[in-house]
Amino acid sequence: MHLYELPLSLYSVKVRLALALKGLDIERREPPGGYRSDAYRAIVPSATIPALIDGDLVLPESDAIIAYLDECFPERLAIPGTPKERARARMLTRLIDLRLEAKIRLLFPQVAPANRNEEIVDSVLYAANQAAELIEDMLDPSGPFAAGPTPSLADCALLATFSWHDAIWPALGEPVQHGPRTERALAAGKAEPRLGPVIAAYAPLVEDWVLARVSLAQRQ
Ligand SMILES: N[C@@H](CCC(=O)N[C@@H](CS)C(=O)NCC(=O)O)C(=O)O
Repeated sequence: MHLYELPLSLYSVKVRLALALKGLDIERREPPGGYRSDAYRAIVPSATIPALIDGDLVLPESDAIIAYLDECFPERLAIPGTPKERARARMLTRLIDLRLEAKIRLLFPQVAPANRNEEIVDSVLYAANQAAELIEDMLDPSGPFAAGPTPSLADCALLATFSWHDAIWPALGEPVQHGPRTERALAAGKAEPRLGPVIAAYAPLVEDWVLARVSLAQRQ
C-alpha cells in the first residue's frame, strides 16, 4: 500500500492528519513527473493527489481514502462514534471541501498582486465568507472538536482548509476572523497531540507559498 501525495497539497495534508489520528504510517510517494504528468495520469486517471494504491485498487479522493483506511484498520478510527456522530463528521467534511475549500482554491491565482482581479477577489471572498459562516453554524455547538468531543475526519478537513484561509486572507488585505465554534475547533485540533504536530509542520509551507507570491511581486 502506498499513497501518492505532496507536502504542500491541501488534500494530502487532510489525509496525513487522518493517518496521524489513526496512528498509521503508510509509504508516501511523490507522483512521478508531478500530478499533471502523463506518467501519473496513467496510474491515477483523475490526476489528483492524494491517491492510495493498494494492489489493484487505485483510490483518489481523500474521503474515500480515509473511509477505506478506517475499514482496513478499524483499531483507531478517523470517523469514530455513533452513526449520527459519523454522519455529522462526513457532512462537515463535505461542506468544508465543497463549499469553502472550493472557493479558497479560486483565490490561489489571485494571491500574486500582479495577477489580481479585484472583482474576482471581492466576489470569491464574499462567497467564501458565506461558506465559512455556514460551517460555523454546522460545527458541533459544544465541541471542542468539529463534530463533537472526539477528533475526526471533520477536524482534518477543517485544519487543512483553514491553513489556507488564514494565510490567504491577510495577503488579500482581509482580516482573519473565525466564528467562536470555528476558533474553538481549530484550537482543539492544534492542541490535539496527534493532529497538532502535523498541522504545525504544514502551516509554514502554506505561509511560504503565499509569501513567495507576494514578495515576488514586491521585487518586480
Ligand atoms: N476531491 C479531491 C480533491 C483533490 C485535489 O483537488 N487535489 C489537488 C491538490 S491539493 C490536485 O490534485 N489538483 C490537481 C489539479 O488541480 O490539476 C479529494 O478530496 O482528494
